[in-house]
Amino acid sequence: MRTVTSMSTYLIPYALLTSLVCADPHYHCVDLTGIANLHYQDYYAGAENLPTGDIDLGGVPFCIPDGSNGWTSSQGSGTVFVDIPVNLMNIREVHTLINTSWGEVGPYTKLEFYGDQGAYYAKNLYGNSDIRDWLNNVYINSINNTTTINVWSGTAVTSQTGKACRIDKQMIILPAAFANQILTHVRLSDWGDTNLHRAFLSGMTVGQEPCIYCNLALDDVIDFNDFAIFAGSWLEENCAQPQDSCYLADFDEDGTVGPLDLATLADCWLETMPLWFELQYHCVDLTGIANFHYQNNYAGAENLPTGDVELGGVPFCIPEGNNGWNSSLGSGTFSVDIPVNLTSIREVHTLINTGWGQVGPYTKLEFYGDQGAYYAKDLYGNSDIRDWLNGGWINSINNTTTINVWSGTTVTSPAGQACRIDKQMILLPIEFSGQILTHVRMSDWGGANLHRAFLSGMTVGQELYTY
Ligand SMILES: [Ca+2]
Ligand SMILES: [Ca+2]
Ligand SMILES: [Ca+2]
Ligand SMILES: [Ca+2]
Repeated sequence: MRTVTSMSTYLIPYALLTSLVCADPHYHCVDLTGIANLHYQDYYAGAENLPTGDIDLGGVPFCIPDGSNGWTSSQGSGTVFVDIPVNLMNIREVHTLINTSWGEVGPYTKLEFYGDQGAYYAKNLYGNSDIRDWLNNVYINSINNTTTINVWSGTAVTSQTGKACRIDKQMIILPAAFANQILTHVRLSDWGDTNLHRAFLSGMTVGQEPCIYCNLALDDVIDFNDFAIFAGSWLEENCAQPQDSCYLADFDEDGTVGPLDLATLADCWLETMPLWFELQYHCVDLTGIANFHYQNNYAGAENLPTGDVELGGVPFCIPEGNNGWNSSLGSGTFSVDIPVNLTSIREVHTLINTGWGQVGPYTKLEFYGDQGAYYAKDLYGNSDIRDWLNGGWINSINNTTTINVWSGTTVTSPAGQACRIDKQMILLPIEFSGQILTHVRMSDWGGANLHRAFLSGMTVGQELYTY
């Protein structure tokens, strides 16, 4: 008779041979049936072909229930919101399926994320960048194709002049503060109106750090102690509920503990594991790429200290001499590659303002991992970045991911003004876990008397696990 143990020891080497790099997020589909108020397939022209059940959309698994399966904010006038329960720890990415009825550039729609120990993150969803409406006709029809991509199209219908409904997917990355906390719920709010803008949600999936869920014996490594617990649930069924004894070993959440779960455990074999997580900051040395000396370049800037300076709660290092990079180098696109060469970078903090300035975007940051990880972020004027002096051009920031961290001395020319430095926080996707962030590319395609961004500091936050 073949015992559970011999079956398992036979499968482990095979799974190890076929295992991949352990960098894939562990996805959990969020069940929307408790908050659903519409049935997507009946609601939109040409939507009846949207499958139910488990479905891959844009490389992320979603679950589409039968019956009511989405939530629309189109419920009269005023602000409408819904709280979507999640209750999972160490969530790093949230993937949502959101489009609008009607639609404005806005923002008229917001997502808020709540940790059980006070972690909080908010993201406004801008029309024509983060979200757009459900049909390619009037209203808003563009997405940024980076954090928001199209993942599904319905059947073209004659009542909409041959057009079809569509579903777009947003990826929202959460700050490191959520690593040690339970994401209790996500709040979706909308303050548009009928014939103006109303967002609807048709799916949500959250991505957890790789391998953490495999640490069944809670210590600093995935090893035989975890395997022993896993083997105790081998081939068990009815594992779907948290009270089921085999629930934690059912890594792929298909209700049984089988070979796919074992392959997942093998993928994580001998990975060292966090019991506690914190960020370790590293200041990036800009002297190799610097082309200006901030203190000499801007009115009232001479008081900016050099050396180690804390700005907005993040340590920066300001070198003597040339200490920043300015893209105002003539006409056309200018880029600089800023070497980083550190592994498992989770947050990147930049000090960027502009000379002149447009809503844009005219400035972009790109992030490169040594094993193919890539992330791009457009910097929008009046949200992510603004110019260096209050007065003309662009003077607003979102005060969430971008905050003001320093002001210079008030000067008489321009009268009563002082230069300023703002800090951006850019969060990197799970894919960067375990990869080396080789460099960050900053590009600007503005021009003189239009928009030119300059960088005066960069610090990266690295995943640091303690036991
Ligand atoms: Ca449209
Ligand atoms: Ca363990
Ligand atoms: Ca399973
Ligand atoms: Ca200004």
